[in-house]
Amino acid sequence: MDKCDGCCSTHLIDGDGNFNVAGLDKFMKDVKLAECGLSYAVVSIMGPQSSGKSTLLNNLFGTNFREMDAFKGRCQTTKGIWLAQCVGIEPCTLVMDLEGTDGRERGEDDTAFEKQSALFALAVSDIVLINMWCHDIGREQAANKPLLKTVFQVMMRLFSPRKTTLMFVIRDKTRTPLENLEPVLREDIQKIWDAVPKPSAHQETPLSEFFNVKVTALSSYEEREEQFKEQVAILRQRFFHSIAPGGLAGDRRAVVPASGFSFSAQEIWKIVKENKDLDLPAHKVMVATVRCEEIVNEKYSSFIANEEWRQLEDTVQSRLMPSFGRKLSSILDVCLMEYDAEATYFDEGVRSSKRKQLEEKLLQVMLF
Ligand SMILES: Nc1nc2c(ncn2[C@@H]2O[C@H](COP(=O)(O)OP(=O)(O)O)[C@@H](O)[C@H]2O)c(=O)[nH]1
Ligand SMILES: [Mg+2]
Repeated sequence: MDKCDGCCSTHLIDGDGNFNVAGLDKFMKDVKLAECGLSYAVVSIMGPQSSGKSTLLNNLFGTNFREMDAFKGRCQTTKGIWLAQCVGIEPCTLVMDLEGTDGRERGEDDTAFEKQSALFALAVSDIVLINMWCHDIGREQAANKPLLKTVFQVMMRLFSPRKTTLMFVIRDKTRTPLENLEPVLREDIQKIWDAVPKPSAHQETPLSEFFNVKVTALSSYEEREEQFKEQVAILRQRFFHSIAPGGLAGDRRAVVPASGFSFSAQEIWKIVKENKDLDLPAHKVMVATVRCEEIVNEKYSSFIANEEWRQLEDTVQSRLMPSFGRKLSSILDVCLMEYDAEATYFDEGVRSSKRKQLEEKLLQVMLF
């Protein structure tokens, strides 16, 4: 865990594909993620190696992702996937920096890792930034075309689309106004979408069903730093309250409650690494089951340890107590209320069946 300048971050998945469970759990505590309920957003960035991704994130979100040293030449800086909390953005917004998608240092299993991290990012993120060079727009051999193809293919493997926002960030914008660039880019995107093989259920599904496409452009950080910073400050505004209706991620679906984020991300990475397809609705139910069970166990143990209940149990053993029933039901209510508060955002069916289990377990110790 790196903690610098008020920004929490962790190396979530290393270059060998190991998931950093301890790091994520500590990160969750540091940013108090579990308390967020559904009020949090996840952003990630993809794009060619050394295209200024980390530089953009750091300027946009006040993070500390490692950037390539401009004076040392091009070398891969971000092995695997890094996770950080955006500084000063409400509600809590997490951002993932992905290893470059044409990493020359990876060699053979390049595309495997690339596809896996893309699938992971798509499954976990509400907003995906696609970083691209301005001069690649309309080019047949553009660097980001294979990436986009991967993103679209991979999205087909999520059983139910999340309606992710794909924000194309055009870097090193030239004099050509965005109004002229955007239609060309959108046409490119549409062509790639049309050419992607789709399962029969999605043959006719329009791109807009899966993705919310946005386009923005920035001046060169190297050549026009001041302009770049002004534009980034404006872009940053769009990440405030991104999950509110009409916000950047306003249409997102299938959000995992924040307290289940760590477990959910681990499971998703496991499935992705085994190259299996991801059934997001089933995944949500599974996460809810595990988390609600954990909450049941926590509440049950703290009930057993509860002083008030212990005293009550002792008293009732020795003599008859007229208010016993009332006291009992009030302790029970408190315990169930605490359960409700923590389980509130999880799948309703799971939540209420686990609640029943908790109630039964409690009544059993109380009455016998
Ligand atoms: N031309 C240009 N270079 C940039 C820009 N932003 C960053 N760079 C440089 O590109 C190199 C790679 O930056 P980095 O953020 O580490 O790229 P990443 O590999 O995509 O994360 C560094 O030398 C940066 O100074 C930009 O907007 N335009
Ligand atoms: Mg980087």
